Amino acid sequence: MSTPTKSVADRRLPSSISLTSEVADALKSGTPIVALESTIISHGLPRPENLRVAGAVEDIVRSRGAIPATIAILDGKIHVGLSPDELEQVANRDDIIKVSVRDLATVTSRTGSGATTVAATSHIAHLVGISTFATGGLGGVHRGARDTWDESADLTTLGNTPVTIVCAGVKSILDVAATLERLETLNVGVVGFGSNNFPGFYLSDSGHTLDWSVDDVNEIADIVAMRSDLHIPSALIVANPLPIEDQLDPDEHDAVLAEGQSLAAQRGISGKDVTPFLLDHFHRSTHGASLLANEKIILRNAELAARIASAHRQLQL
Ligand code: PSU
Ligand code: MN
Repeated sequence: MSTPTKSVADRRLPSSISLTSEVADALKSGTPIVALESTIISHGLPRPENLRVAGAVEDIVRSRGAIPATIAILDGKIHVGLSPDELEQVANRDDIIKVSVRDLATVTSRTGSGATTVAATSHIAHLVGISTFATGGLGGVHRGARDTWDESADLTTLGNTPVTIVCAGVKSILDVAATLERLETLNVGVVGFGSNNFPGFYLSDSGHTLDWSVDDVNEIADIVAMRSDLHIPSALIVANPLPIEDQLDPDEHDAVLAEGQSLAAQRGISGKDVTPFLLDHFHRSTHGASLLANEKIILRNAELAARIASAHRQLQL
């Protein structure tokens, strides 16, 4: 039996953070909650599909008996849980910037607006007491990082933030082998859901194997509880592969990626603009196939996260 996570009712939150009443009630009563990131809405998916997918993700979490908590910054407030109008603003406003942990305080104190990355979302979720998080694919080590040093702050943040994050591996635009090495160094746990193959985001299999495969959400909940008992300070990644019939064609994937990377280099795209640029290139070049795969990935991960959050709650009763 693990110690229940300290509820938000036990501590004061910073005044910059605003919880919806639904999320506040769920934290008090122990109802399962799934945190959701917003960069995927503002910078990862094109309009108007971004808003539709964001709504569908929240719906699937609810259908599994959990409360969705999409996290974003609007006009200087960090929102945990968004109203339909606020979700629409994140999807459609032109002044929403991509916010990682290092930008959180600056954007908020300037009363700016932004969408939170995996890193920033994990940080805020953990701060308010939400331990389960769903996304599409994590950031990681970029190809060519030996020269550019471009490695997502998702990695170092997951190294010191004890959330459980369901994803379809890391974005396939990255150096997956190097990212797995970094996750090992950073003590981030990685288990495959129903598979020993580390998924490749749009592809069911990245070609890399994992040490651990878990078939059952109750076992994941046991592992999460044990990590907490042992004060392991890092995240647990639950890697949830797309079924093979839903993946992008691997040859097309590799060709589109190579083309996108050379375009990015030609146009001098660097830093935090690389990920949105390549995802957009995929969506255009595959005529919607990558968008469809991306949507399936996020929905499947949100559903699994809701089941894990519920199983974790059962352990605490
Ligand atoms: N995965 C997606 N779409 C996205 C992202 C990940 O399918 O938009 C976002 C996430 O918010 C992730 C961020 O945290 O990209 C990583 O960006 P960077 O590589 O610049 O750290
Ligand atoms: Mn980067």
